[in-house]
Amino acid sequence: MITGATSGIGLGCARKFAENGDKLILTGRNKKRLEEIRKELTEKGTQVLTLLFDVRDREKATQCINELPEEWKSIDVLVNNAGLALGLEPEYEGSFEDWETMIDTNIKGLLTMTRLIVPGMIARNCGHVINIGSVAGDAAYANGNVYCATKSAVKTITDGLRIDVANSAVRVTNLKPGLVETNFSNTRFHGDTERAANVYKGIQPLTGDDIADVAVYAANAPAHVQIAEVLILATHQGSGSVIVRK
Ligand code: NDP
Ligand code: 8X3
Repeated sequence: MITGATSGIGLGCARKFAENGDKLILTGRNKKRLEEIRKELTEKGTQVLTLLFDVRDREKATQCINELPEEWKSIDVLVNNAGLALGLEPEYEGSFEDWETMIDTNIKGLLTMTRLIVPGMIARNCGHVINIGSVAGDAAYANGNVYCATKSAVKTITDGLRIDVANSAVRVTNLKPGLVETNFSNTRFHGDTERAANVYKGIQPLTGDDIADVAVYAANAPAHVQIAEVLILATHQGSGSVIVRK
């Protein structure tokens, strides 16, 4: 199951797990994109079930999971990917609304999905949760404040889950990408495509597929190997705030 599978890293994961021969449950809130992706992957022989819900809508998410057809109920891998940044302003000038959306999506949405899916993994003593954190969760960068805090929370929540399931065969991974060229910056800058394009100027950024490769690797590691955390940066990115551009 991949949340936010309609774009960027989530879509990359959908394609790479499909190539790996897996059955996919793809979630998202863009009905048209979900259907296009389902068609693309189905034509290549992958079994795909799509679920339309916003991860902030706990009631709808719960209903979708409870109503999964019997043959789709045993989820082996949950990729908690749905997330976003909104705004890049000093903390004292940030938008309350943007903050709430990030917190509700990146933290509470991820927790909702974890709470709904992990009990089945524990019952079957089998499963893997792959959370998409960020280099932004390792240290704050200028004007990143609340977004960085949400990804820092993802790190702590992931570490907490890993501890809590250590008596089972369930594995827990935090993937922490750096600069990945997706729709992320368009969303962050509320549709200002020029400002978004500048984020990737003068550096070759990562792609959604690059992150998906690591997710597929972690999910297919031998059962006794738990890839706990991976920081994935573009070659000319030194940290969350150090980017060397040509
Ligand atoms: P994209 O904007 O390309 O993709 C984000 C996906 O999440 C979309 O499918 C989006 O759906 C979905 N989504 C957002 N909010 C919700 C919601 N409330 N309910 C359901 N789905 C939702 O960005 P990325 O692929 O880059 O982002 C994926 C994850 O990777 C995020 O958690 C992000 O924080 C993280 N990340 C991104 C990095 C980057 O540089 N791009 C680096 C490090 C981490 P919709 O199109 O409907 O909004
Ligand atoms: C996304 C990467 O550096 O823009 O989490 O915060 S960054």
